[in-house]
Amino acid sequence: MPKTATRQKAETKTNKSSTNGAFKTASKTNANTNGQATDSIAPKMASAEHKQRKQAQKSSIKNIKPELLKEMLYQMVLGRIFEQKCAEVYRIGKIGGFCHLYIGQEAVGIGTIMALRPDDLVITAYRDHVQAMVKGITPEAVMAELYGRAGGNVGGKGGSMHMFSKELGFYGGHGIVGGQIGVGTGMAYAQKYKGTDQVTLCFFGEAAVNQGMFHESLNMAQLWKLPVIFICENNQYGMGTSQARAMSMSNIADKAAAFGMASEFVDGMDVLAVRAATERAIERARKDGSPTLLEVRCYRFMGHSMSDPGKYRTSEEIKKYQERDPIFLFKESLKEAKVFDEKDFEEIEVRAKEATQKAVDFAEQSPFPDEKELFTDVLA
Ligand SMILES: Cc1ncc(C[n+]2csc(CCOP(=O)(O)OP(=O)(O)O)c2C)c(N)n1
Ligand SMILES: [Mg+2]
Repeated sequence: MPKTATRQKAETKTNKSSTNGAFKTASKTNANTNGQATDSIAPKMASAEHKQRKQAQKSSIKNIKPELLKEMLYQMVLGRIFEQKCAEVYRIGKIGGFCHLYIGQEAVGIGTIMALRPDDLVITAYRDHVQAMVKGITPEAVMAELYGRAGGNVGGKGGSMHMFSKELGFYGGHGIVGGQIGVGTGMAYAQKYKGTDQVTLCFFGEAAVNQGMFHESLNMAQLWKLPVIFICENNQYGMGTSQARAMSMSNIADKAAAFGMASEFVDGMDVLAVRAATERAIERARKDGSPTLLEVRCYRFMGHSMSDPGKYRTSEEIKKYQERDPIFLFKESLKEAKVFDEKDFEEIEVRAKEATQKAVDFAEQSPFPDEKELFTDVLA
């Protein structure tokens, strides 16, 4: 496939916008085109929330082993550095097709998946690179997949949106918004049917909640008592549409009441809060075989995908959430709790940079899939 044929129109102009420049704040304020407030947290509140979360993290840290804390931070930093590299190589044409980055949302994938047992199952949407790595797919296999190379985890035929590994219990990587909610519910049904005690984590964005699939699946999961945890990553936008413009009731966790399902609202900037809520849900699923809906409020620092001109939110809004950066928060808490110091952070960053570079080198050297691969794994 010619590399440029399916590339999004990402280069030059659009990528200079505020939403596509991680950690950079645009000098010019983008117009809020819908004329509505796109969120409800004032800057003062953002900093108050940051302080409050730091206090909470510092007390939870005492009850968690330092090796686990270090691994959590490493996975978050790896996710961030790996995806910054994805954006860089995408812009120079090394990656084709769609590419949705997870930058800003790392605490959600790491806090949830790292609470699982290795034999538990995960299914997600298209913003899937980091979650795939946390579930055990190597950075090399993820990067090679992004490059469309034979060394990718699905042989280079899936690309950014379709990371998958049956062996590691990672069932995609799905591009149809909300489609994976039904499949994830079915996966949990299969575990119940087989009598295992495996749990399924099913991720989706808040825009998928408006679809019938969400309501039908939650109804069945509660009715049949399925061991599934529905994780709504509420980053507050579905492409360029704010949640306020698309949803009549903004508190997604409350929607569980319609099905008699347990639910929790979690701050997605706090990896330890996410982990604690997930542990409670896992216990419910494993012991009682019953489902939970977690609404994890987060924010994506980048555009919806690499082609997003980002005209629908202001640079002030992005900056405000960047001040609550989940990695920065976790590092500050670990430092103030005297668990790690700058030297430890540097070592983690060096390791993450090396792993990312190794992944890029592997992808660059991996061949394109053989032409005969066009006819393998084709079901239609
Ligand atoms: C059924 C369906 N409708 C529309 C689309 C186009 N689309 C792709 S991503 C997206 C927004 C989804 O937003 P959300 O679920 O909040 O996830 P996020 O991108 O914020 O992670 C839309 C509408 C699609 N892929 N599938
Ligand atoms: Mg969203």
